[in-house]
Amino acid sequence: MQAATKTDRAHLARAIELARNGIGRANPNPVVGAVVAIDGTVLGEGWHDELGGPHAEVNAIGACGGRDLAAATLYVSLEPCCHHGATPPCTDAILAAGIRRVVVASDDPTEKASGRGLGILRDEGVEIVLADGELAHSARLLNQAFRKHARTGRPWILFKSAMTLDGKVATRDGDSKWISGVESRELAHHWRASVDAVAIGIGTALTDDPQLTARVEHVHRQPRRVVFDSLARLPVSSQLVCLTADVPLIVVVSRAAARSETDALEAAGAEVLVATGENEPARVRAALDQLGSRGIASILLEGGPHLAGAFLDAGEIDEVRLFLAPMLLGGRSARDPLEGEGVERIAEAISALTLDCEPVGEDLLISARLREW
Ligand code: AOF
Ligand code: ZN
Repeated sequence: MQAATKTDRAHLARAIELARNGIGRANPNPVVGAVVAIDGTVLGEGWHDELGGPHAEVNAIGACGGRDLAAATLYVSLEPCCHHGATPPCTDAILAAGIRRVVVASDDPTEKASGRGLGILRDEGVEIVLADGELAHSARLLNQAFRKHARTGRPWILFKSAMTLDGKVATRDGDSKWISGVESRELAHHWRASVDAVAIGIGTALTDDPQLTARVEHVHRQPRRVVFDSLARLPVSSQLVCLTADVPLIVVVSRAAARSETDALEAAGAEVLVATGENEPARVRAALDQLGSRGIASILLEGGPHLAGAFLDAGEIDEVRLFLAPMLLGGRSARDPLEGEGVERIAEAISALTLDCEPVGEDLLISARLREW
């Protein structure tokens, strides 16, 4: 098989850049970008803009305005599909357009894809080039949620918290408004807008009475809201429940929840899921299986420390974003970002693959990727 040339890599980098236009719009589908070019000349560009809408390849081919593409190469950030979903197979569109060369940046790990589309194209004599190295890596990084969901059935989890210089997320009395600054909080609203669901525990729901909606401009779709509430204590008068007509609410309870309470939540419009398992991490995994099967591929986990600890113990946190605010609180009983059981020895620490830091207003944003899919 041929390797990608320098020109190939430049077009493929552009395809990966185009894919970003679909962030917060295409999910839980992957974000995908495509370029059609002959040597250095770009004939058409496209991306998968919206869930249910045309795929990147079809948009890029469409942008070529009916030109003869026999000498053209299609560059695409994800392998082309060959299934009939919301739209017809991209392999058909590629063959119908007469394209004879396709350069691909990353694989599609879903059962119905996984190389099948490439096999069909090869059988038809289309030359396939697979990128490797940095380009392939950046294409995979764009679709971490899609990839984890495709491989495990569970959503990708981004844990977000805001802590003080002394590592506290609330005072000894539980006051936490506000630790991070305005800019950090606005950024977090953009993250809400980019995921399929936002999750919190019942402690946070009772203390803050939040809405968990994304309150920034240009929100394509509000994330679903999930509350982990073993005993179904969430009041039907809470803002979370009151908003169910506009944004769906899912309440995850355990078997111990009283039927009268879950009935009341359902009557108020919430969906109630029962997560079973012998301990909290097992119930977290069971809940994530159910949320994944409802098409939720990404979750922004906003705490509190108890729930986040259970997610960590369950091995389900994929990325951490911590705002570090320029203040100190002190107090032995002031809370840390993550509780749960934790590990016993440093040798068992969950080590991050990457660690980045950037200023956001007066805070520092520290991001760590724990796993790659
Ligand atoms: C591609 N190009 O731009 C995207 C692909 O329901 P559908 O028809 O939109 O299909 C969604 C699936 O297609 C999705 O789960 C993933 O496997 C693939 N996405 N494939 O060739 C694209 N977005
Ligand atoms: Zn497709």
